[in-house]
Amino acid sequence: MPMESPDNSDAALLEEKLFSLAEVAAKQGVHYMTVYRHVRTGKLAATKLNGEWQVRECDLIARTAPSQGKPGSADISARSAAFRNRLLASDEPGAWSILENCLAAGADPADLHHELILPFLHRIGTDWASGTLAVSSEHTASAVMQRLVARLGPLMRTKGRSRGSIVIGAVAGDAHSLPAAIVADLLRNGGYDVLDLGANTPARSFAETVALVDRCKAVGLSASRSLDASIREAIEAIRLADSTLKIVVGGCSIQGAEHAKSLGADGTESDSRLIAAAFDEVIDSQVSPAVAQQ
Ligand code: B12
Repeated sequence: MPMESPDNSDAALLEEKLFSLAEVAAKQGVHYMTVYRHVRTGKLAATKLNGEWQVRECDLIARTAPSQGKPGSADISARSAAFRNRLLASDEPGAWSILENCLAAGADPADLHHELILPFLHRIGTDWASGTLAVSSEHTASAVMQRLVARLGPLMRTKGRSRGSIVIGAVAGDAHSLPAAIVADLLRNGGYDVLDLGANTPARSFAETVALVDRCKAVGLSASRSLDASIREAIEAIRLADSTLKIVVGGCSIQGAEHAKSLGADGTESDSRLIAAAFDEVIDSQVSPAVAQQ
């Protein structure tokens, strides 16, 4: 639940300068959904007035004041060349110190994923595919990256009441554990408890796990390679175990909403800034789109 301001009566609000979430987003140079998530997870105090979230100027200042000079997107991505060099040199302390400096300057840990980590991983994938990066370098850099993601993980958890649990994993045949690990942290940052099953997860392991997890609301299936048969098998096994669970698929083999629907999933999202909101949406919706189609 959003954190409430000490005095949030309508009369008091009308005397203050108020900002809509869109105005806050424009002021801070971040996406609207980032501000919305900050409100939903209690990081930014806001009050509903005439059905619209409003942020008081003093609350906005209180949130931004400790991090004056906080690095914006451009400041963080300006460090991408140095970050890339450290990773390709297998220099974990050097790469970590770049992340640590951003954090010390007030950067949001999730922004390090959006602005440095994901662009780096996508770039090495493109360079590997075009033959300008050796497979050995791709392996070395991704091994260091796994360690950096693990170090950043504890900083991604939000305080407050959990929105429930999500089980995530890469489907059978997919050796890519990093996408599921990163998405798991983005979901923890969005207020969920997440159990990550890692790479190459058999369909029956998803089914066994959802039955054991407390307050399980959804399952996330990651597929970086074209593994539609594995995804279908996992979805079938999960639905047999618990037909109330929502299933969201993602990863670079998923071609969009129609593809996700054709596999039997309830949704998909590829934009790292919108993943937690996509889970919020399917979890909050009463009818499963996949079921409604039948
Ligand atoms: C690192 C990496 C590896 C590492 C994996 C290390 C690890 N522990 O994960 C290693 C070196 C082992 C590897 C192996 C292989 N890889 Co590889 N790998 C990558 C690379 C560079 C980064 C993957 C990554 O972590 N990305 C970061 C994540 C977070 O980004 P993302 O996957 O795009 O995910 C975003 C969305 O899709 C979404 N998302 C992801 N999962 C989910 C799940 C849910 C539920 C939701 C909602 C959203 C979501 O969220 C992210 C946010 O933006 C990609 C390139 C790329 N474009 O990603 C290639 C890539 C995935 N690999 C590829 C290939 C071909 C392979 C290999 C077959 C050959 C090889 N390169 O050696 C083997 C696979 C073996 C196997 N059996 O699976 C191809 C796949 C092409 C395809 N569609 O078939 C890619 C795309 C490279 C390319 N450009 O061709 N790989």
